[in-house]
Amino acid sequence: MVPTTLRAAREADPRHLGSQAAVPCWFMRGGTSKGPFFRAHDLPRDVDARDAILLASMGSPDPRQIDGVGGAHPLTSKAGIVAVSHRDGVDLEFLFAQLQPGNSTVDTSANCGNMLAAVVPFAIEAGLLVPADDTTTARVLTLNTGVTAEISISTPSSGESRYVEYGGDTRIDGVPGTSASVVINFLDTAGSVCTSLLPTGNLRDTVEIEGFGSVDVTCIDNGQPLVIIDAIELERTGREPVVELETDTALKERLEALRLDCGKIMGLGDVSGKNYPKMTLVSAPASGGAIGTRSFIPHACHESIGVLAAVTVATAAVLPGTVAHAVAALPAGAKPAVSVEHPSGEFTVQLELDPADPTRVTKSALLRTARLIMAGDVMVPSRLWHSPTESPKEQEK
Ligand code: NQM
Repeated sequence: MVPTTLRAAREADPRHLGSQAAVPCWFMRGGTSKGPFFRAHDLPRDVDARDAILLASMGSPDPRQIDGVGGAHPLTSKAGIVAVSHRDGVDLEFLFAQLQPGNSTVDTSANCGNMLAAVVPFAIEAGLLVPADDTTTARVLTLNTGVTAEISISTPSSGESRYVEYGGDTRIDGVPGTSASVVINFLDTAGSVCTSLLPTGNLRDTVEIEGFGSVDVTCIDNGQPLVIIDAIELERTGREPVVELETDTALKERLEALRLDCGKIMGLGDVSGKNYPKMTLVSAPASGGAIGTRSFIPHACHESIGVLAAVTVATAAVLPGTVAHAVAALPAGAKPAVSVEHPSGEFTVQLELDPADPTRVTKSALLRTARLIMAGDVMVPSRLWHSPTESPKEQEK
């Protein structure tokens, strides 16, 4: 029989649809990022074969990603892969893939709290999770780093069935309009990629930048490995607009030299090909928040700030002795709501401190929003399905 639609053709034989193969895909916005989400069983198990499909889907390594769904910026060059978990106390497993416009790397070694915000809505849309109540809460394990988060979204009923409600009145800076909230409670973020919260063992280190002089930094990882620098030390205010920082090559060169050195002292080795540590300039707050930031991820300047980057900056801000603490204006109490200012507004992180040791953060919670933008198939070259055992159909068996 001759298949009449792409989907029917894919079901007949997922590997051969002329020169194209159809891979089921849900395109989601998660916080201030967006990208295609896949069910793990729709992709090859083999990592190289999987990565080839991710690269082709996004259109990388073309810098404009013109032949794929990527948005030609690191924040819109991300993908999510989700599976039902069989581990105790975990509902879903999320693998985050950072692709880059302009190169062929598929980095699955770091977290992305923004894409994480889309995981539970995606899982319901894609039939991996059944909503049971007006609020659905799921425990999501990020496979990249082993970080677990409890995530709650709104799932009202319409007659017999429940659906994901995307509409609501939560506003996050960096996204137009308002949406339903996605509540994320991170349970164990310290040392996500590094071996500990303070991977150098210090609250502050002094690092030499060749031809520039020495600079004080805080190297920290509470979900995202960051190097935090007081902007004044690099002769900037930390309040410059993103467009100005994007063209500030002198600053970018210094930041990269510092990043390569800090990668070594953080135990990350040669980070020249890695997208971490991210470089964060901090300053005294300018708009009533707790701390000002300009975040480099690690080369492009973020229009706002990453979720776990915000958690990590907020954590540094509450630790006396860090570079961040020195410029921060903090609210009092054991559950401080730390407002992290960024170029397009602010990001509030609700921290919980250990009453016995107020320098230990036990929990971090925050609000994001997410939205299903498109559901269908992403088309990739059929030659990318290497062998019959790697076809999606085979894996579903
Ligand atoms: O830090 C950007 C983003 C991120 C990552 C980046 C993120 C996080 O805004 O958890 O969300 O740091 O590359 O999506």
